[in-house]
Amino acid sequence: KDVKDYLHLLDKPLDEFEAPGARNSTLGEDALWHVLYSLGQDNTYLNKRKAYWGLVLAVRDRMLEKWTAVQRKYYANDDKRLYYLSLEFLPGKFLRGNLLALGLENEAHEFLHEHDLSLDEIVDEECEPGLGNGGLGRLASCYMDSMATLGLPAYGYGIRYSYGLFRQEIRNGHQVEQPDNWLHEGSHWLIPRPHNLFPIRFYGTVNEWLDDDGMLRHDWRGGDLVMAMANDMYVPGYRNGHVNSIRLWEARPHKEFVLSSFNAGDYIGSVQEKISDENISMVLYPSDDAPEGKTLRLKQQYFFVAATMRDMVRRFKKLNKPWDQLPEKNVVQLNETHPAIAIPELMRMLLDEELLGWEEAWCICQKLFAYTNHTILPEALETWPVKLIERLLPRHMQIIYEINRRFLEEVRLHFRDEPELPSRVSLISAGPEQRVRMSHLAIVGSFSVNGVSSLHTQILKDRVFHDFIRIFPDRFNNKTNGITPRRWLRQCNVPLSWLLSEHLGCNWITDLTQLKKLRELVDDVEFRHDWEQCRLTNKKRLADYIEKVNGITVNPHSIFDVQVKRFHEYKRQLLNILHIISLYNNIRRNPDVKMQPCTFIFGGKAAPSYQMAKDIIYLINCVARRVNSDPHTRNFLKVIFLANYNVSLAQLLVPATDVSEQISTAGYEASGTGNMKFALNGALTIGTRDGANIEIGERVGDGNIYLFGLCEKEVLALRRRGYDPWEFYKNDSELREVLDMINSDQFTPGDSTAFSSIFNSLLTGGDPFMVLADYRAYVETHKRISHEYVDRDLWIKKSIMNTAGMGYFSSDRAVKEYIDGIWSLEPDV
Ligand code: C3B
Repeated sequence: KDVKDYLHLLDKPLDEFEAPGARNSTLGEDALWHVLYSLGQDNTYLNKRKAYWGLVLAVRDRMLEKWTAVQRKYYANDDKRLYYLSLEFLPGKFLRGNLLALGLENEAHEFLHEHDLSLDEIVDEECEPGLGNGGLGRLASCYMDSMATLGLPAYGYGIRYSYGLFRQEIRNGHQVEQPDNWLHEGSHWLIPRPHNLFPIRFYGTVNEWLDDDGMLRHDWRGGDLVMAMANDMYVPGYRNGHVNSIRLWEARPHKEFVLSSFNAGDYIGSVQEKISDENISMVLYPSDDAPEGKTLRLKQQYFFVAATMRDMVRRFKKLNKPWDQLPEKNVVQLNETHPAIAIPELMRMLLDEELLGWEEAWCICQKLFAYTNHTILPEALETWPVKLIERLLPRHMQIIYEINRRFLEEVRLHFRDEPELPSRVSLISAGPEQRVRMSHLAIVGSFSVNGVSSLHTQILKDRVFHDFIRIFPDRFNNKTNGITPRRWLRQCNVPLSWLLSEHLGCNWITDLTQLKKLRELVDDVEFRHDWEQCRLTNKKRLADYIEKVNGITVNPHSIFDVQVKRFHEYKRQLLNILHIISLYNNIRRNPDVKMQPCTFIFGGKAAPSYQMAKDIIYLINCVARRVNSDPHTRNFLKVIFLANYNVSLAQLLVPATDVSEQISTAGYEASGTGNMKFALNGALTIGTRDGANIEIGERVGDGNIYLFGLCEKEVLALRRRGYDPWEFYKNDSELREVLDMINSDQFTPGDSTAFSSIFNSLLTGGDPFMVLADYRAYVETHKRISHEYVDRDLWIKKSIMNTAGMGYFSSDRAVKEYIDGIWSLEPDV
């Protein structure tokens, strides 16, 4: 059917929401106007590019009208505001989502149709902003969507990187990184605001002086100044007339040229300074939870935090209220410790610029900040050398010392018989190189600390931050992650959305718990048939993409088994590929085997400096090459690596997946959010009892998820007992065969050492992520899956039960929990 004919069935009708500033021109008329007057191009005929940019500007006009109205309302109502600080946002492409939210899809279709174009081809013109690495950045974007949809007075704050996360190419099986110059054509989704400009200081010295009351005061001066310039990105709520913004700071030189060196003839030297100032916002660090500890990264953190605190204080000052009302009118959520330097920065502003006393300033900070932890990997918990902070931010180091001194004094007072406690909770670690523990700073300076799934929060309380639980028993809480149903169902899975709206009405889009009504439909044969057809449509679309991009034909009736996420040893893509190799061996041994054909799909990037992760990518590609070209197996087994996994690719994969691989070593994945996207779209999960998998299992029902392997307690116990991977190697002949193949030239003819790093890590290296310990359970679970998939009725029922149980995992629910439990905000619609 034609999209235009059924859109009205899918979504809330337009007249149900007020549109401030209703216009008397159509979207198409405005797009044409912009092609001529904003782009300076002939609008008597349109190509894809012109149509795309014209539409962007016309959509933007409508968002701006709503945004300014909403900002006025915030001031008029004296609303409390949320500042969501995140070094990463991963919004994905904008056009489709913005049209959907604003109720402009139909108008866009009509306009494009008149010009013999379609939305699908127009969307190809759009470049995806890769301003994040993975889960953390995507979560921030889901939350921004929900905040706008719930009508919250909320602002996202981050950095406008010139280069986003690298573009991944696969050459001869290896990952090759290419720069992501996402702004090469500019982006009209971003509005530069050259007047929102703040100087940000680095280095310099601290002077002391006495104020009129004889109080010792500090003044940070000198050093280098860099300008932070605002760029705003708009986030429309779903059909509620509400538009919020994300302010992304861009570094600009403080001075255009150094005139003296310019005049002295050193032209290049004078431009040099300009270049190094702009470097701060040049590129996103490409590492997912393993900080590199480089000065530039700390500069990025301070740069965006300092500009953001300035902006918050600027707005607050307009209200003419006393300082103690700052936390009544604002709340700052820190997404991981990346923005934790905001705490000493606000202290500095209050003490040195506003001349408040320490107690007063500290009281304000502790009521203002809240911190979300997203990982317990020890190597991911940020620390910065004291020496580095002392040099780059000398005043902040003094303030951190003073926060620590006062904090430890309290600890000593309350825990007299625990002389070890102060050094364990200190903000500064001892040792040859003293370092500031950013998580300790964030905990001490916040009124709330939350984890992102039940298990994760429990681990924070029991292990990672155990000491702090006793010091601040009321500070810790859980907020299980969520995903936005607008992008991760309505937008990415139109066939299923239509089926849902037809049977449930369209309220599920803003109230995902409605999906539970699907349980009444599982026994309806016709409904199950339609469900299966939707899935098949999506699988064919993915098969076409794979054919086009990888040149490999896959059978849309095969099981689509997908693992897409960052490459990391704890996420255990290795376990997946080991199983595939054993499957391959079995098929070759039994050429007449009756088995459901399988297509295993991988995607994801490895941090450029993470050699092991890159070796695993290479292994997968080498196995794929061998398996896909083997005439004995290729009707049963295909292995696909999709290059450059990003939000757009996820939107294609998620609705086409039968089996979702969520197989991290138990205790390591804080939550996961990919797991939620797949299950919401009717995939069945094969997963460990880790992160949010456990909660997904509780909601979709034991019979509708394949949980396997060691649980977190068992992982700890086995490690304590002494884990020996050789035992598994010796006792499991199938596993041994697979490992020996990796340790030979089977997949890299002529080179038998290509994967010795992997082999060694799994055996002599002690297999830190217990791949071998979970191998047998994983393989047996896959056998069950393959068996049950063939029973189509059973499988489709399970698929429906997955979607039906996933209502809880909406980011609307998660954001509401933040509102009630942490932010104390009023929705404003
Ligand atoms: C991720 C975690 O690895 C995921 O388990 C979690 O679902 C998401 O955050 C969102 O909470 N994470 C990340 O992407 N980058 C980090 N630096 C730390 C955690």
